[in-house]
Amino acid sequence: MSARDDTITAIATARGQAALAILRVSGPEAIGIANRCFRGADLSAVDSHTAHVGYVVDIDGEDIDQVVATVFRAPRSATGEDVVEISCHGGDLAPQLIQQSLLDHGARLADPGEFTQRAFLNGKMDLAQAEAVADLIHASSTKAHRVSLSHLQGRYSEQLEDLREELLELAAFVELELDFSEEDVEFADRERLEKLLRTSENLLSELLASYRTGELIRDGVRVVIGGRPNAGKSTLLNALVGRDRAIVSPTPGTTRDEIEAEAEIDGLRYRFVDTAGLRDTSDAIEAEGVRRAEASIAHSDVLLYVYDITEGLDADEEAFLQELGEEHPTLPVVRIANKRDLVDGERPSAGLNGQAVVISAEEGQRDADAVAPVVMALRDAVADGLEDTDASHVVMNQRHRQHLKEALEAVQRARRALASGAAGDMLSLDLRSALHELGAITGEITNEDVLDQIFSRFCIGK
Ligand SMILES: Nc1nc2c(ncn2[C@@H]2O[C@H](COP(=O)(O)OP(=O)(O)OP(=O)(O)O)[C@@H](O)[C@H]2O)c(=O)[nH]1
Ligand SMILES: [Mg+2]
Repeated sequence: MSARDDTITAIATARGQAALAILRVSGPEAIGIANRCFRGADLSAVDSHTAHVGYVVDIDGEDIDQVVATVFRAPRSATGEDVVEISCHGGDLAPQLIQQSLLDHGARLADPGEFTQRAFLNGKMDLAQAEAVADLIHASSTKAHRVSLSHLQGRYSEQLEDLREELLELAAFVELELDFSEEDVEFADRERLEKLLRTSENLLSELLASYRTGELIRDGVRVVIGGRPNAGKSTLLNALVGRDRAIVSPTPGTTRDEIEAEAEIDGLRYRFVDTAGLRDTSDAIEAEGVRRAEASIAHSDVLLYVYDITEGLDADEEAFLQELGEEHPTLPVVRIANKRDLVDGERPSAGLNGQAVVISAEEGQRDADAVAPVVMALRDAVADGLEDTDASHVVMNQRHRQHLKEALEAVQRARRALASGAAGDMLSLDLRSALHELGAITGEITNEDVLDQIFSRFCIGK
């Protein structure tokens, strides 16, 4: 990434017709460059945090648009540098022309994420917070938004920082002992050390365990709807997403291509995938559909296995589900006995054993309450306990997960070393390694390649 002593600019808002758009300029020359493009107050003379109505002009002095220019002087700005924010009219032209004028007057087009990177480098936020900015922008459900915001506010980093400080203190004591090894003294209280390592281990394990939840929050829950032809899978999809997404017909083998539809339920994004009914078939196209359905099931977060309650599950289906359970032991499977309306009054056939959720998908198309038990079962299967999860404890970032894993292993090694009375230098090594991993998450310890990789995921203007 380029040097930080130049001045960057970019359009910060999305393209297209809109009432307003915003451009940002950041760097040592931000105010000077903006002022040269601005007809109105002398921006170089105004106070920080003041807004000024005026016109942006092009390099020939022609008016481009009426704007509001807000001046933020370093270090009290988003990036920690001098910043001018220009609000102009939206649409395709005004923001582009203003950007061109800023470039003509000496600014450089910002790289993706460069504003946030400068904020990080100037100590306005740590690395985990900077990453949360990207997560917040990409958040596609209420929960994902909440977790990113909490990380952005720094509560997630704080707990890692607290842990790091405690480990640092202990490492220092252990190392002090090493310096005085001739004298055989103990500066580090072994009991406290053991206790701290245990708490660290718990916190790290807890954070790591939350990654699965974090992934579901970040990417949404992929729910595959599978079962025999005509079981009512497409009807169920339509009922769950509240619209006629998939074709429903009494002809078995209607659905062939996978059909996806999304819905947000209790703050989580669910991606429902309707598949071709599973059966042996001589029709080549349908057979391909069946092959895809089986592959899709293997890659789902939850399987809703739908069958017709009047027919029950046959031996083949039981065998299929049995095998699936063996191959994918962690995949939650919810059995759905559909078409309850056909057996109303009668007791559901034996064989259900209370294992299945009994519904009528057809009723569900008219009244969402009729499929509420499916939603409940889904929540039990994947989102159990999500409500109580403290957003600041949820790890959504794969990079963090890797460092947390390494940190946990180092802490575990340190505990074992302590228990076996190993030499202090071993202990010190493990503690240092845990510290290194924790520091990499928040960015105390980092290198340019990692930073470039992280910030290049951002969009330009962020
Ligand atoms: N009585 C009743 N009929 C239903 C119910 N759900 C679906 N059906 C009917 O069952 C037939 C098959 O429904 P679909 O949703 O197309 O079944 P599918 O499992 O997607 O079938 P394929 O795409 O062929 O695999 C249609 O005629 C639906 O109207 C229900 O709850 N009660
Ligand atoms: Mg179908």
